[in-house]
Amino acid sequence: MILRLILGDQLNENISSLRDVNKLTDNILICEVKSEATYVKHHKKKIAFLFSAMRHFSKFLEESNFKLKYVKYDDVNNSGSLFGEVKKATDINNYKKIIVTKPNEFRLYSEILEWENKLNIHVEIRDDDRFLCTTDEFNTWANDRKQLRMEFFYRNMRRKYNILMDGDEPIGGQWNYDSENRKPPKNGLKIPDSYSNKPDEITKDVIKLVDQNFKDHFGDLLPFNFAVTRQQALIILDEFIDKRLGMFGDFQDAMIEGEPWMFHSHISFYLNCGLLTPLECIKAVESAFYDNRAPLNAVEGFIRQVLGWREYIRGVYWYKMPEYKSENFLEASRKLPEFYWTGKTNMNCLKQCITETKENSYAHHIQRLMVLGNFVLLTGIKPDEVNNWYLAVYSDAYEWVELPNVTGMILYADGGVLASKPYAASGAYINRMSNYCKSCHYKVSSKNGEDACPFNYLYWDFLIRNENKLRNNPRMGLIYRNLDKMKSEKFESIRSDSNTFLKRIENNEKV
Ligand code: FAD
Ligand code: DLZ
Ligand code: SF4
Repeated sequence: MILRLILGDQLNENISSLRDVNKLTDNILICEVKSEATYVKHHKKKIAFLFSAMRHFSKFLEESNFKLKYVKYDDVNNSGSLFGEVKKATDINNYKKIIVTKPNEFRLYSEILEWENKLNIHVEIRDDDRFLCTTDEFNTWANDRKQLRMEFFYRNMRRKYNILMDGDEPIGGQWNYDSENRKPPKNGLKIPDSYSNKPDEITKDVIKLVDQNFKDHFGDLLPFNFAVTRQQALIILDEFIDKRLGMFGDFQDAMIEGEPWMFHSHISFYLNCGLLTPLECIKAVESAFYDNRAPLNAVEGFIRQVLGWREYIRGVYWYKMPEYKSENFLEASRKLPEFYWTGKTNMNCLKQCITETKENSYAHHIQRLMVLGNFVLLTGIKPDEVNNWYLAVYSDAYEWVELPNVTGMILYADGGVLASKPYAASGAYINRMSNYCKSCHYKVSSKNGEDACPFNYLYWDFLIRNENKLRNNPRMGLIYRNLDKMKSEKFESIRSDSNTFLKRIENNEKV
């Protein structure tokens, strides 16, 4: 008799912890617990999504004749922690062992490693083979090189899974069509409607529960449109391929006011909690190319994200943890401005991205990277505070994927493990890739003074403040030579405008 624990982001019948299950004797345990729902103050919608998906998955398991114990958040005897619930279960039954698939966060993994001693029962932790690169494989690859560049990792993965390959060569002759993924938005782009899903009774119960128990958490609970079953998530994948994939490549980096979903796939929520698997998404999109339903720049662009970036990010996480969590290469020390929780700012790009995050618990990649991320990089916000925000607000956020994206990609806090240079940009980039600047209080064309776009002076001030850490980066040479040529009065205006601005955010004044 074995106890098999399934975590909230392991909702798949093929999860390794269920392999070799004996449906007659083994017990499966799934629990909604306070410790997981509050270790950061997750967005209300994220908790509702996960609890509803967990309940629907449990229903599916019960209908498939598994023996299941499901602990609801408001059960009177809920101990509030995974350990508490596992202990309760082992106090009642005489289990031979506990099986769990390796958690995707170091925090919980370290905790579970201690259970064997605490409970005096063997705890078998199995690899999470939903991922396409094992941690051992990644570590071997990483140990062999000085720089961990995604591009080379990605090529290996393409070869390994024979995706978009023509023999040993990439289809189309090029590995990467990134340069064809950067079209600015144009007027009259027709964005397909996003998925909507009327909550059923299970989801309605969960919405009520979250409303009652997580009042002080960030974000809007309603409208609630997430898929909560595998069947619904598969519909989202199909709809992406039918309606969005064709334009995904061209407009991957584009942002339009009032269009949070653009041509993205919106599958990260489902991939990360187990309702979808990466390989089935990759294969479905690859087939769309062979069936002439989507162009190569879109298909390769999508596959690069899932087979390349997603696996690479996960590899970096386990390769670098636990030290990675305390990295702060640029010694950033400012607090996260209050407006990241309210959206109350005159900077229209930030206002739009924060408001959409609050409404949807989603923002697409370039909003996370080049608007929200760019601002916290340029203003020197502490990595801990930024990580906490990103982990809390997005429904696809778990530390394995959030931390490298924040600490490595947006903050350059790892000193260049993940990105070869900081993703810093002035207002010109945001203006080129969005229409946010048209209705902004600030002028993107203005470089200094009260009405100037703050990104414009903050960009240079960031380079000046961090010169001793960044000047020797070979990819920053040209930028620093431009800075060297800058006239002294311009230099002074940048410093003075930036100091004023930074003081204002420190004092939580409206900017
Ligand atoms: P699409 O644009 O349609 O891309 C397809 C898929 O590719 C995504 O679903 C995702 O699984 C994968 N992908 C794309 N980029 C990345 C990446 N950089 N890292 C890992 N996977 C990627 N993604 C998360 O899943 N969880 C997070 O907590 C998260 N935090 C992020 C924080 C920052 C600062 C940044 C810059 C990116 C973050 N990302 C995160 C990556 C990316 O922004 C999201 O995966 C994407 O926006 C999800 O929307 P989508 O499914 O519509 O993606
Ligand atoms: C994110 C989350 C939340 C909000 N709640 C639960 C929960 O109540 N029970 C559970 O098993 N898992 C939950 N999760 C997902 C876990 O936090 C996740 O499994 C770990 O962070 C490891 O990735
Ligand atoms: Fe953002 Fe500057 Fe454009 Fe305003 S002007 S939307 S602050 S980039």
